[in-house]
Amino acid sequence: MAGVMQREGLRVVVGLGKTGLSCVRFLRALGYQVAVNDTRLTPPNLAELQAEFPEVEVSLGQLDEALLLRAHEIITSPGISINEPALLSARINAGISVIGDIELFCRATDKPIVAITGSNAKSTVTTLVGLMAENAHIPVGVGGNLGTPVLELLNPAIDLYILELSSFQLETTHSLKAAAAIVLNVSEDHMDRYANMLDYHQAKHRVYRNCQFYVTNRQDALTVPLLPDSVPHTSFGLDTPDLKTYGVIREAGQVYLAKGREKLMLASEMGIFGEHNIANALAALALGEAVNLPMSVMLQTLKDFKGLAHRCQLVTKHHQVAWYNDSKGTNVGATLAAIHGLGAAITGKVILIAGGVGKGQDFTPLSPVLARYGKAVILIGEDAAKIDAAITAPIEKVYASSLIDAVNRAQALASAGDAVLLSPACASFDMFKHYEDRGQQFVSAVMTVTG
Ligand code: UMA
Ligand code: ADP
Repeated sequence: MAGVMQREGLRVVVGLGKTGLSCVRFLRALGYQVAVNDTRLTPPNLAELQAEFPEVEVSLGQLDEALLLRAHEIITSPGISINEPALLSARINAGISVIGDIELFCRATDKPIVAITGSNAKSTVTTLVGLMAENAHIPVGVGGNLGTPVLELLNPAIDLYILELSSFQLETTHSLKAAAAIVLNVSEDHMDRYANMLDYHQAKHRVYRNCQFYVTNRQDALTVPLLPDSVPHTSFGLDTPDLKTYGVIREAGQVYLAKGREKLMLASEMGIFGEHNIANALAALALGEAVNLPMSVMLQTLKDFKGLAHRCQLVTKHHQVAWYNDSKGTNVGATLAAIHGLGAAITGKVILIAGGVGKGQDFTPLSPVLARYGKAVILIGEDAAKIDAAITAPIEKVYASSLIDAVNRAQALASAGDAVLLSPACASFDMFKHYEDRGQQFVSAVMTVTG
């Protein structure tokens, strides 16, 4: 830090995951005095932190109220609730500003930002818009909840940022003025962190604050902001679009992506499948147009993009049974979309593997869709019995003790034309490191069992 001036006031960074480390690096480079607090005794990145910044005070094992109260500003990580008692005390009683990495980012750049949130499809749409910009040869930074902490993207050479933002990140953001903002959809998630759906909804809708343009989902009223009509906007949906909005035209047995009356391309030409991905493609087109990306480049990107790993990804076809990895289906809304998308596309039935940490969700919406498309549900993990109780559909329900056991049971139940779908509707932490680990273990189990 030699040569960097020392700025006034201690910054306390809470959490030493990816976000926390990126915040320390950013703040130290600007010359701030920084301390770190993590509730874990051995948080990730501790060795890196101590090697790079031996001068940074570190407090571990619990939220350190005394340290927090010494802060001029507190920068929390998304994995920590700002309603933890020690943070509430700092925020409400002591009036200390509590922000997150997205706020630091917004204060540090005036380049246009496309801000993407929603309960599902954030990563798919963020990646699509990022690729569209890249294919249009625009220097672009793509990240946020998607994986790369936003502060690691900051670079004066970049002309456009495409950010996936979670409700947790939005809660601690005040200065976002997105060039284009979207809430893709709102369905129940993270009920272990929110008092109710209203709280969750309000956090998501912070993405629209002071935006220059916004996009809503016509088929999800919870995505519509309370903004004056004078703020430019458009919408997307799987219905026929009005002038200047995005939608679908169905003609002579064909499905077209469309803007107003203009047919843009056949849905079947897209590299990703299912009705939910048509909606995702339309959302990406609307956002891309808002930041002036050329339509021809955007449409070519939709043809080339084959989807992200762990999102309704075909693992293999064996004896006419297709195996799909949708490990990123971590809430009921995602799993419903996956069953609909797959169920409508196959000749047989869906065998669903679901379960894990349910985050306080209501699983009953799974029942009607399973009654329509399902053959069996194989239950795993902590909340298996809760899912069992919620599904009244007349389909077979089987408990499995491990993922390999689930795959073996699915194999025994499947016949030609069926699809086996891992889409757990739950978080993975009871049995796996994270959703990628769950997806990888599923792929290995499927390859072993199908030989
Ligand atoms: N934790 C503690 N004590 C602490 C701090 C964190 O126990 O003091 C725990 C958290 O409860 C959590 C874990 O550590 O289980 C990680 O939390 P973190 O805030 O340190 O996470 P990061 O490694 O910084 O990653 C975060 C996002 N993680 C979360 O929101 C939980 C990543 O999104 C994101 O990619 C990354 O910042 C870069 O922006 C992941 C995620 O699961 C993919 N997001 C949730 C989702 O998509 O549903 C919101
Ligand atoms: P997120 O980043 O919001 O979790 P992803 O793009 O990673 O979103 O997709 C997560 C899961 O959500 C997918 O595995 C799929 O099951 C489901 N999904 C994708 N698109 C949609 C959609 N438009 N509506 C509901 N669920 C969706």
